[in-house]
Amino acid sequence: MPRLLTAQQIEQYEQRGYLSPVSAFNEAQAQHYRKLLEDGERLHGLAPDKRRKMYLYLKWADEVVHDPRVLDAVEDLIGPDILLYHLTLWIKEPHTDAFISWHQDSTYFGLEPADQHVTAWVALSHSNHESGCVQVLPGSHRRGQVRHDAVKHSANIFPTGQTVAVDNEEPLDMMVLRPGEFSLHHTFALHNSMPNRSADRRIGLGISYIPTACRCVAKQRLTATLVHGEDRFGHFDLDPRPGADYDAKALEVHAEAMRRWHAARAELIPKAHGEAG
Ligand SMILES: O=C(O)CCC(=O)C(=O)O
Repeated sequence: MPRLLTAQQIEQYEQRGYLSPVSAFNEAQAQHYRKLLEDGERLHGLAPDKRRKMYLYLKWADEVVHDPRVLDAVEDLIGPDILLYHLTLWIKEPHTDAFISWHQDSTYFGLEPADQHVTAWVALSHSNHESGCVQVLPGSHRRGQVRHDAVKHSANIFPTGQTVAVDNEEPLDMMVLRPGEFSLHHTFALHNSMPNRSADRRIGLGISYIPTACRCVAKQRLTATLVHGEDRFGHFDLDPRPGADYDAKALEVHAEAMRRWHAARAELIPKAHGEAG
């Protein structure tokens, strides 16, 4: 018996490789999280590394990655023993050219089995056609891993431009979300996003969940957070949860997790591509 998703939604994820929208929390709660994010940003800045794995040093982000509705939906797709592998905060500023090229999340994650990874993208602002929501090619997850080329473009949020060539005529679907809603996409689903032409920031958290049975093939041992169930495999060192925002211990934990993340990425990403999500 699924915990949150209907049988049709699960079938859609299996057939099309994504699901959207699903409701996590209400708009007021999303605004509350956004305020905490932006207050912290004003005080401490938001360096590139601080936009990743932020649940390790921010209690509000820890709350989002443990949101029961998000975890129930993820459990319906990958089972009850769930690790949080990674998180990237995706901000596109108003009226800017920044975009994200077509890609598959699996590409440099080094996971085995790769296809068990699912990304929950949680919106903290309106994510739609105007603000440059995530777009997906329905059914593209069935292609398995495809080749990515390094296509440099100054406005690509991926600095070295990991890109899959996609025919402009291919039908795509837009994952339109209100603040507090989330989408789910399969690790092989081809997706991108266009520039934000709206007057507001487009803010979302891309949260990568895997079953505890998954491992990373990099020699560098990584950390991950057990967010639900039991870890009977021990493929990762388990992260502690933050005691308080920006506290010294939490920042240390975050810095060490990121150090290992970069070391693993250096093994996994071909030199031509460099660091991405
Ligand atoms: O936020 C975006 O526009 C892209 C996000 C993305 O590529 C992802 O979450 O996997």
